[in-house]
Amino acid sequence: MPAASLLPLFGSAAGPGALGGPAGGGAGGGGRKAAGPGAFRLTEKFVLLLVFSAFITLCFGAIFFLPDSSKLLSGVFFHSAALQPPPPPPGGQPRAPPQPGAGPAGGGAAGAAAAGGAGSLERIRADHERALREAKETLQKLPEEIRRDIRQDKEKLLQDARGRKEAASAGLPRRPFRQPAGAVGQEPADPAVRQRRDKIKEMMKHAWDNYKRYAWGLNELKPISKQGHSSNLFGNIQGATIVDALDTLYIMEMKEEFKEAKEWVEKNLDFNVNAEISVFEVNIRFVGGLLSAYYLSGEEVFRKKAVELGEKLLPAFNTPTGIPWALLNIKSGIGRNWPWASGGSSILAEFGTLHLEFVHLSHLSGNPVFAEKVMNIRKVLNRLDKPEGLYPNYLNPSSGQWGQHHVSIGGLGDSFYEYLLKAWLMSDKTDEEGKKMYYDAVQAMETHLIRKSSGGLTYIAEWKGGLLEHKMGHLTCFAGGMFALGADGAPKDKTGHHIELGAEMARTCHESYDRTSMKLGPEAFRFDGGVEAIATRQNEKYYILRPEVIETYMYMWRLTHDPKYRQWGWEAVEALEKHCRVDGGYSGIRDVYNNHESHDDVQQSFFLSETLKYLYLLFSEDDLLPFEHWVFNTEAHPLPVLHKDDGNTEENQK
Ligand code: DMJ
Repeated sequence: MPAASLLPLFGSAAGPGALGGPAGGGAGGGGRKAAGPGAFRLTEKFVLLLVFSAFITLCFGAIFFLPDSSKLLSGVFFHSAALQPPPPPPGGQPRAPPQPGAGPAGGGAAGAAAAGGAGSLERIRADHERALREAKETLQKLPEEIRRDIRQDKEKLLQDARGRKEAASAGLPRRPFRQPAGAVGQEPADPAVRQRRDKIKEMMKHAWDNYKRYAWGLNELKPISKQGHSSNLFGNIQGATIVDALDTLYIMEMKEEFKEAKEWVEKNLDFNVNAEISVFEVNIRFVGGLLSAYYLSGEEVFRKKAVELGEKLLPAFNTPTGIPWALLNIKSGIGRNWPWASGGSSILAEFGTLHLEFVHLSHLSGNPVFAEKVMNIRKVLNRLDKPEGLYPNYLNPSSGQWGQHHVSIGGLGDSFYEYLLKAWLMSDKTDEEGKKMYYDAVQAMETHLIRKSSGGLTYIAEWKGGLLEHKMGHLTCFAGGMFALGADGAPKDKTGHHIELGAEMARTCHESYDRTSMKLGPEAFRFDGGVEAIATRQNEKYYILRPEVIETYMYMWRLTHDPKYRQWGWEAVEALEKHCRVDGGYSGIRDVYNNHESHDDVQQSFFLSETLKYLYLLFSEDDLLPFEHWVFNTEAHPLPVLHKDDGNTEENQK
């Protein structure tokens, strides 16, 4: 707000008369008069007037900005930042270096004075005259009119801020939208399958409607207590369920719901918050969700929001090695790692699960910086020795050395391997480096981690400094789908073997469900102490609506068309309906071996983005999101393959 509009508040002290006279005539208003003793000459009066008006301006400025002094300080005293080279524009074009002697952008009074021209003096004089004129006018106003002016000025400031935001996003290159093949599919030909698919859509509606009724705009729903649930993974970014569910709503053709979700994103999704977030979670759910929503619907708002958020995540890479921090304050840009992580390390599954989204951010923004950041992660990893060819879960971002030698294809490691394979597939099989890293890693897993129980169940153990822990997490069950998806490109003679590996994992994970009372899988199950595929510790018996087992059924179904995968998926639907569905949505379960449900009262956002989506795809025809055109990020958000013949060269896919 211009300080001038606040001048009347001091009106009685200064008095209109005090500011009248010569100033009213302006600097050029009259010739010099001889000054008598005690009287001022015209120029002296003018100088006094200048000093006085500057003082008043300063006073009002201070009073007006006092409640928000931090902004005043950074905006006024720290404005030298404007002399620093500005950050690169979103389009990634290098900026011209500042010209010697050029003042701050905008040509303000100070800059003009520094330039030292006579014209500048004129401008200063004119500015002050205008300020005085405005002051006099304001003094004539009624208090109500003054308040209205203040309101209008505030509104204008807000509008300007909105305009600047729009302008920033308008910096994105224009991009004609072409919907990738398979964004919509045909109805299943078989009526029984159609009926099952309709049932899954009804489940989505139940989950969505209750979220909308009780937790709209918040991150997740508490379906028993019927209120919002916030997880600290997203800081105070809001709307995780909305963004995570967008593409599921789209492919299920829930048009009204998609529209309301889009409107919420347009009006409310705000990343200008003082929030410490998990870089991984925000990337897979928010960036991934927005990217998919854009590629499916072509709505520009999703592209803009995805790129805006991607830019907010970039400071996470400001570490000596470029391996990003796990946690980032998106306002201050300060990052750190989880306090529990070995030796201050970053986590493999977190920094290794940015690749797909960041390649697409570069593709959609024209700014190579995103892809450069994730390609650098590969470079760091490829320089390191790997124990037995395995990737430990912990890597220190400062020293670039591994932390504790703990290897897992489940939690802390899982989606790193998934993204190596999918990076290769998403690049239309041009990313040879990703391909090699993936198949080498699978080879090391086979040698050191994959084992068969005495009862004939194949499982992936965890490796701790050379010793095996014969335990498999629910999270690890995604690997069945991964092995099958990668079978096609496996080194010679291994295609059948990789499909078989996928099938064996699917069977083991199905057993982990089948051996519980509720037919829902535990968080972790063991192959030691006389048990197979059963959780033995109380704190491993919970099920939180996770998708990984159903995800593997979906891949196995698509790649083999063996009907047992649909059958197993349907068993899961029945169990979810029986034990997890409550009036207010769907809830996780504390102990799947118990006959009575103890609900954890959380409807996880990934239930809508992954579990229900994979179920829906399991009962859809293969033409919906076909694998030759789409890859799913680790939160089940579909991203299109960047086909070579669409002009995506290997170079611009990096
Ligand atoms: C999801 O957020 C993602 O699948 C992630 O990769 C692992 N965990 C959850 C679901 O279980």
